Amino acid sequence: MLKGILEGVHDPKDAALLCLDPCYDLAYGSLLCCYKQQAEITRRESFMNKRVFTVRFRTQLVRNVLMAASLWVAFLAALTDGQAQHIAQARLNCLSLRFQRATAAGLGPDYTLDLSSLAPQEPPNGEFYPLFDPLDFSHASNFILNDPSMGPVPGNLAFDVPLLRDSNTNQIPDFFETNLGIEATTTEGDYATPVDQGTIKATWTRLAGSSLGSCRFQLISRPFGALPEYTASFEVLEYAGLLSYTPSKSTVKGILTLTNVQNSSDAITGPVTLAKTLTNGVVELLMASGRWTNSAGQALAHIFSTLEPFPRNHLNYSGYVQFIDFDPNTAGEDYFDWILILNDPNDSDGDGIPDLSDDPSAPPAARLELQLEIDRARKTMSFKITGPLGRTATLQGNEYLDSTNWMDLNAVTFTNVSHVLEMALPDSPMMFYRLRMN
Ligand SMILES: [Ca+2]
Ligand SMILES: [Ca+2]
Ligand SMILES: [Ca+2]
Repeated sequence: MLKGILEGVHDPKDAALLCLDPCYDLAYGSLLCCYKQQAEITRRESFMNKRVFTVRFRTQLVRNVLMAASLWVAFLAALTDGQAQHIAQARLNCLSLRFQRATAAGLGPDYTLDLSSLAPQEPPNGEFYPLFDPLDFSHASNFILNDPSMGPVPGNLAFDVPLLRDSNTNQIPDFFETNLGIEATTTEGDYATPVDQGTIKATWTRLAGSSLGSCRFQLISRPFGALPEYTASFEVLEYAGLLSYTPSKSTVKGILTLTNVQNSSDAITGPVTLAKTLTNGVVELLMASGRWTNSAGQALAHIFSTLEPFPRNHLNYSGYVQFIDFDPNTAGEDYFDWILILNDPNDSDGDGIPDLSDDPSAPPAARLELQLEIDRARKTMSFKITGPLGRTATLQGNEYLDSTNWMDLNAVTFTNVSHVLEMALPDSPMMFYRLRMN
């Protein structure tokens, strides 16, 4: 938690103010103070005081929210018999798509095409699965083309899913995020059957908020030319929920509860074990293999590679999960590949590292503090800056509080907990100073 200290104002004509700056992310921190030479009221000062009051008011609001959050955490702790349960957000996205039966426009219901990742004798499961080969198309499947004049024609196909767009920069292709839509996008691929081979053009669309999209695709046979255009609905499989966990120095244990974002009766729950390892000074999480359960009570065994940690990006952790067989209702093993994303807003010691991978037994990092002292006899001012070891803070100044162009005055890397920066009093009648954590 950030802390501001106001002291060291020796001349009653001087006024100094120090408070939290709500414009900055609390995780990184910023403190604000003001030096004012004369307590003369001018129109500009009046404006400034209004702004400063607003800042102070918001600061109080932040404190109230933090206090309420602390009480809520205490309440949860009491409920859990002393075990300090933490809640992180969780999301599970399948890298396979589930295609429904495709039909050919204008040719009637007997002309169909089914995708399947299972053996040809099994009922098709609609899975369009990822290839993970940068030199190949992104997804592939087997298919059965049903043409009344020819009978069923088996084949295989591969074409790209539009994966490049990541508008929210969470490193998950927007295509798999059901809250984001997909504008019409055309991709290419190829196919082969026992009687011909050729290329494919596919056009994808999906509305934001829906897990169901549309894929129009056309097979262009090298010997026979363009075949009829098929249209199929495809489903993006996405689950969202919570990870309830107990922070630990070595191994974090928790319970994951997830629900299909489009079908609340489709849920998954199970235990999660995250082992912490230290790699190049950074704590990484390794998720153990285990077994979850779906709404029908069916076991979903999953494998986590012990060589693939869950990397952290600010508050997010993401990693691959591979199920032995995610859909027990189909005849064979399928829908293996998923991405699990954990978002942990808990940061008890305020060092920017969520409790999920932080060490709860480590001493808390030094809080960010800023003290201003003014020595009118020497015409100097000194800032005593306290902060977490290893972090860097930059002192910035500006005559106008609402400026977007603050001047860097000095930077401090906390080799010690506290540092003092001394400088001459400013020429201008009023200056604002702020401290930013880098
Ligand atoms: Ca994204
Ligand atoms: Ca299956
Ligand atoms: Ca932390």
